Amino acid sequence: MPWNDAFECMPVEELQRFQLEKLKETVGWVAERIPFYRKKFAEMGVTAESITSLEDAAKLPMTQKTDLRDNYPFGLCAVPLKEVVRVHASSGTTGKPITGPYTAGDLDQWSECMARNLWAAGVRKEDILQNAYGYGLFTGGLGFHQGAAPIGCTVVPTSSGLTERQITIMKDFGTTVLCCTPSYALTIAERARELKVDTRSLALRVGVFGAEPWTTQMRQEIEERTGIKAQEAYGLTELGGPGVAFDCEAQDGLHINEDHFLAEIVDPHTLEPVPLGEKGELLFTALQRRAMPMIRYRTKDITQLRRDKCACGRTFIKMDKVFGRTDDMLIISGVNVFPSQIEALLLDIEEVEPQYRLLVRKKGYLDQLVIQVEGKKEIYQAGREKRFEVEGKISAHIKGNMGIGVEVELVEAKAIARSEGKALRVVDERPKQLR
Ligand code: DLL
Repeated sequence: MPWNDAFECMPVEELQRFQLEKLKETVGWVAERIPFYRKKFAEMGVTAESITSLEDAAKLPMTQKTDLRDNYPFGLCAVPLKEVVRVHASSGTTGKPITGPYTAGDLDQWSECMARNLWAAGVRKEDILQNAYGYGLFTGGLGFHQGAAPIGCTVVPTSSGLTERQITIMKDFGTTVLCCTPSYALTIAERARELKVDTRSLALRVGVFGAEPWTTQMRQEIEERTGIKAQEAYGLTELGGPGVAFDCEAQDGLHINEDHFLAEIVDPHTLEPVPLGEKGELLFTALQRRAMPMIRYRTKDITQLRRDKCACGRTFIKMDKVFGRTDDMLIISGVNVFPSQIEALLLDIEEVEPQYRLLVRKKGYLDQLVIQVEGKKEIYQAGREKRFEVEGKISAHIKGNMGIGVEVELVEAKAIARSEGKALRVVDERPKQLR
């Protein structure tokens, strides 16, 4: 049962007509108000009138993180600051954050998009929702907070961190829904076990996790460890935060809020559109945002789109779980490697915990991948020989599946820093000039 079936279950043709109308409106809106886009449109000879089909979106220029950085803080804002009622931000790669301004109307849309996400995860008025996404400039905290408001459930805004207190509150308040990153969900589950709190005996029944890549195997691991259903949220600051896409009870891909976001997949090298169903880089155009609508924003996230019939009745196109980011791709012995592939293979190994780190080092001229993974307590304590055997088993499993040689270091429990937000999975130890 959707939150807003008029849109979420709209026949595809009608939905696409709506998207086209909003696309033209947005192109006109930014052309009139943002010099950056006006100049680009003029250079490429496009106007709102020249867009006559959704395929024509391919004629429009793309926007990327560097454009936001070059126009920091509000150069890409289409409205005067007096119309802006809130600004969120995410850390950029150069020290200056990426800004996300909202008009009052943008905030209303965001609440609705997030309400759809939570509703699809099964959140209802009777629920007690513990929101352990960070509150502040990060869009996770307030995004989920606002999405819960239209549903009317009880929000407990714990923010991230103070893990023991999260568990106490979960127990004492009878939390039924936990919202946080998947890696923080694991951290909470682990701490609960240490405190002898069985999360299965609590009222907790569903989690809405996102903000970082996680594999289907990791979802299963979390569901098994906690006894809850792990649902997903996807989004990014540049498009207003979470609420861009979400999964339903079918847990079979993420429905994109298509009345608000036009999704495309392009080949990350040629930047040409790829046929539906092929993997590539995901682009989004915001169709209704007014403070800072993005045109064909390059997310760097790799996935594929599917428009198959979903058991839930929603007609919104689906994106598969994010496979990785173009900027996280490692090239080991000439093979493209995504951390998610390693994660999935590590989770096949029963002797290890789902806590790992990938170190990229230089060995001579070659890149070398070192996988540090925590051994289960009894395995680690069984001595060097056992550790050696498990390390060999893991490297053979990876070699057999991916064809690359890696070094595996089984480390002891808790050797890998626990995440309270987005986990740091890859540490690049190569000298800067050799990356
Ligand atoms: O992470 C917004 C968010 C908050 C999403 C809470 C979901 C829940 P940023 O900090 O700007 O925004 O990071 C955006 O995080 O381009 C993806 O690479 C990654 N990401 C977000 N959600 C998912 C997900 C928020 N479900 C970047 N799966 C995006 C994989 C995700 N990656």
